[in-house]
Amino acid sequence: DIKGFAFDLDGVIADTARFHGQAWHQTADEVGTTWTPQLAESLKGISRMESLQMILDAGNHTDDFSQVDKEALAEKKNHFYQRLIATLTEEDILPGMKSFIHSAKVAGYKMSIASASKNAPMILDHLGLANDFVGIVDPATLTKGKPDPEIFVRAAEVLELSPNQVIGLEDSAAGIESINSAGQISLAIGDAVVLSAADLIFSSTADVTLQSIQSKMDK
Ligand code: B16
Ligand code: MG
Repeated sequence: DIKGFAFDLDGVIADTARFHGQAWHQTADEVGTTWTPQLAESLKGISRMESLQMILDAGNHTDDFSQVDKEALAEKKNHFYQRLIATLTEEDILPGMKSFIHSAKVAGYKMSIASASKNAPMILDHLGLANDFVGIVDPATLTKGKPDPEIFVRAAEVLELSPNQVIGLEDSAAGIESINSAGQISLAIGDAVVLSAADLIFSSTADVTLQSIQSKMDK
């Protein structure tokens, strides 16, 4: 029986990808990499330093920057990003997610956050959701990012549940792979082709309810 949910944040609870995109676009301009929608898409769910590396690689600047330079670029991006997320409010919760989270809480499900973002606590605070989760996995303590299962394994430990009692929610292919290898039921939100590895697929957050999950699981 399902007893809990492990949530990705960006793309599942709020659309912070547009802010990451705005901030990374500025970094790309600074290092001389052409910013494209494909590049923006490929950074979803990827950690900050890995994202920077992908931006450098995309412009053939792989070896042009020292570690110190890279840390400065990542820090600058994060400052800009934090200014953008400071504008978030409850209104920015993706359609249906506020009521899904609240109805799951009322029904007794435990919920945790499995986000690659070190800014997750701040974002949840702005969205007014900080008290709805029993815990947030600290991505600074992970040895490997998504698609490695580590982050979702930890998210189930936070819930004190075994993996098969947990549904993991994700919008990225890397995240779905992480949930599947962690032994949980994967619930994808987005494109059914990109996310075909998921157990349950929803095209929009607005469609995710306890009832619709149950009916897909019964099939
Ligand atoms: P930060 P998620 C991820 O969030 C984002 O999708 C990804 O674009 C970002 O680089 C990563 O968090 C790290 O974020 O720089 O705030 O630590 O989808 O795992 O919730
Ligand atoms: Mg995501």
